Amino acid sequence: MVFVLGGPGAGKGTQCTNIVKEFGWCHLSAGDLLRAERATGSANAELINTYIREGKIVPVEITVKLLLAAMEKSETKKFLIDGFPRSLNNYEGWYDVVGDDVHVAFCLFFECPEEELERRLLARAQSSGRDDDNIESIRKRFKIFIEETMPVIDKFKAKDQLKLISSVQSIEEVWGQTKLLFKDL
Ligand code: UP5
Ligand code: MG
Repeated sequence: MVFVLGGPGAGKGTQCTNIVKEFGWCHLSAGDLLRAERATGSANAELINTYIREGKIVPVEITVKLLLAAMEKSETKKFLIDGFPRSLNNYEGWYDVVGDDVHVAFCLFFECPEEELERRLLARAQSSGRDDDNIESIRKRFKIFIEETMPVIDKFKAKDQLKLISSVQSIEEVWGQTKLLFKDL
């Protein structure tokens, strides 16, 4: 399994799609799973809606449950977990439940400056239909990323499990570097 992290708009989803196409991994975006759960109108739908609009991190029990359910349905066990764990609390919540049952190869971090992320998200807002692609939500997402997610990245780095790729370059250039990490896995 590989965790894929990076700021909002860093290209996590874009590169995961490439990895699926070329190497047949199973891509699980925690954000996509939460948006799908919200759309079912389940008991948690309203809560998820509020958290996403505010860029806040949904309680870990909800996210881990969705991830595990999706993992069970998958035929391949090569998982790309995109956009999770986004906080130390997420990280602990994951290891409490999953422990060492699933081997983590590394955490892939797409690093990109905020000005570029903002440009991408505002451009995507024209067509994404995502209600957090507006400047107020985007700024909140940046703040939470720095405060909550960067410590997780530091943690993987300290464990020598971090692979960093600059994603300010073109999609093709980022892919050129990304695929090198997967070809022998
Ligand atoms: N694009 C991509 N790469 C490019 C490149 N190299 N050059 C130029 N353009 C590039 O890409 C974003 C846009 O940029 C696209 O238009 C793309 O074409 C272009 P994308 O691949 O979608 O980037 P990604 O990193 O996936 O951005 P995303 O917006 O999905 O990141 P977020 O981390 O903000 O969103 P996520 O869906 O993970 O989470 C949303 C919310 O859900 C969170 O804010 C939070 O409220 C909640 N959440 C939780 O609470 N818990 C979780 O565990 C996960 C999410
Ligand atoms: Mg995404």
